[in-house]
Amino acid sequence: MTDPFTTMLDLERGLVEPERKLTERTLADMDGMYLDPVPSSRAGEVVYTVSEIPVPVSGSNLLSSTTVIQPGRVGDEFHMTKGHYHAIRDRAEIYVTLAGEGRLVMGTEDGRHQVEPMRRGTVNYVAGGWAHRSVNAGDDPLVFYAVYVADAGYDYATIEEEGFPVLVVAGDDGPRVVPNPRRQR
Ligand code: S6P
Ligand code: ZN
Repeated sequence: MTDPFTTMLDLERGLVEPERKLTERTLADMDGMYLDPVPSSRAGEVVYTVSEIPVPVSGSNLLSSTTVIQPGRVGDEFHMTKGHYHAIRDRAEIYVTLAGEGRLVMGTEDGRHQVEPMRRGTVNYVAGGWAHRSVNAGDDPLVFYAVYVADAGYDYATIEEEGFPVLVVAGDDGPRVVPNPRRQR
């Protein structure tokens, strides 16, 4: 059995207290996920950080984490997370956005997709079976808090190979959702 505990969450910056292990993803970690290659001069740039509040991994506990995606682009594509399916496919998840402006891109293995808004106060429900990637489409950090079944796990490989059906790119009138040319078969 797990004992109850409390964490303080900085709603502007997504920092948790007590501090937890911080995972940093740089543009080098994202190479191959954007249409354009990542310029070597930008390889060390941190795109996002994830801070997870640990609990024992089981189907009856809830893991949660904050993610902070820095603003920026590679080519026309906005900074984003790698994106994943849950290793246990049916595990659902909730995203609560705390700051910034973004899009939550989701896709299924049979090729369906859905894009939902992310901004302060949105509560996105990521249903089981949907891969998910968050995209910072604004000029400030995108900060969100995620809660998910603790044994969900990660399957990154499928997205690394195939990508999502759509991309979020900068257009003349703001962010646009366009088909991913790599997924046109
Ligand atoms: C975990 C949840 C988030 C992401 C985080 C980073 O199920 O969806 O905590 O892990 O936003 O994204 P990614 O795709 O690099 O794991
Ligand atoms: Zn997830």
